[in-house]
Amino acid sequence: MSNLSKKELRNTISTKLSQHLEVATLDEKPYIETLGDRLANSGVSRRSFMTYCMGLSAMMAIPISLMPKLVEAALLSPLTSVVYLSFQECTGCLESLVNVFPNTQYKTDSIENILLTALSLDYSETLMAPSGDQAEKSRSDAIAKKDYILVVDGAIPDDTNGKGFFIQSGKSGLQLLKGAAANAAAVVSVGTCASFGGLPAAKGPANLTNPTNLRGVSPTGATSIKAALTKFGGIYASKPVINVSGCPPIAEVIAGTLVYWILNKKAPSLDSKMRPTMFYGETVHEECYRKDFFEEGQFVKSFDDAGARAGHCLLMLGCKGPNTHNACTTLKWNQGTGYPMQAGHGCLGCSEPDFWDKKSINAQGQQGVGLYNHLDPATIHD
Ligand code: FSX
Repeated sequence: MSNLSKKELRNTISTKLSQHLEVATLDEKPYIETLGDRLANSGVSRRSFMTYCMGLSAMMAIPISLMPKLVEAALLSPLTSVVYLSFQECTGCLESLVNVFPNTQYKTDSIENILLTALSLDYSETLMAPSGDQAEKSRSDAIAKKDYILVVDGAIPDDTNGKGFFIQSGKSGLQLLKGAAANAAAVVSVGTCASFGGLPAAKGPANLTNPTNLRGVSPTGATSIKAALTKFGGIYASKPVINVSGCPPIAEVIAGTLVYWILNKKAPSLDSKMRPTMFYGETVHEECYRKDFFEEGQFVKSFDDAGARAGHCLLMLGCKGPNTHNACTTLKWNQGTGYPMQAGHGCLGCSEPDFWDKKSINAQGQQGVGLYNHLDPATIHD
């Protein structure tokens, strides 16, 4: 039996408890995973990551002497948090992006994949497992932590007077965007819908009978994400916005834009339409393998004619390559396999504003009336 008085005993117990709590508190200090940890766990050596980043330096217009410092800083940084919202869209953009994730049907294992895995995707209603209240909580928790990248795909419908074209958990698209944009370090508009309005903002060809009689008007009054943020004003109007256009964008272009942010913690150089010049600085025509035929004036006049079989220029079939800024002919599609002109179809111009409504040229050299004119039956033979 102890000789300690009750008071001494209480004090001893209390001291021991507080010591124990101190140790426990130290042990429970939250572990913050860094990009370096994640890459190491994925079997990527420091050296190969550095080599990869050195290779990117020219494309990203980063002086090669700066790259080691950027890489070191990135390796020690916590994972970049991403909140991903989707509005009026077809999910083609996310489908394009997930094609570079590891363990998909493509089983690619490039460092871009690992970097994408290294993002902390804290909210994406399409990809996340939780739903309902749990999902709503994930979003509000991520937003409360601040400094995440807000990735948005899809255009935003007009909800003036409660028109209600987009409602989720009782909130309109505009309300959801405002809530998620407030604390974001930057907004990345993925896809032509988010960048410029895209298909949901299309007005339709003026010479086509439209059964809904909405010809010339976007039924939902859809706008780009930048236009919506500008309308909010204040801190929203000055948020850094990066447009990654394309319907859908090339997976490596989406990934490359996010990688640039991870390395630099700022937006890359942008063109007049707020697209990264490293991917949208040139037209697809400039690197097209059919360009020599364009310069020699040799054009395909109809699908499957002798010119088509010889690989001549597709301009007269409505190809919009000379006016379309994108990386299709340099990075290519489907893990570098090819691009539309290699498959015999002209460029639709999907990375440019209003591409659904923009005119093209048909086989007769006449100005067309938008996308539909590419498929003028007069140019198709059995
Ligand atoms: Fe639009 Fe994307 Fe075209 Fe679809 O999210 S750019 S319709 S590929 O899906 O938004």
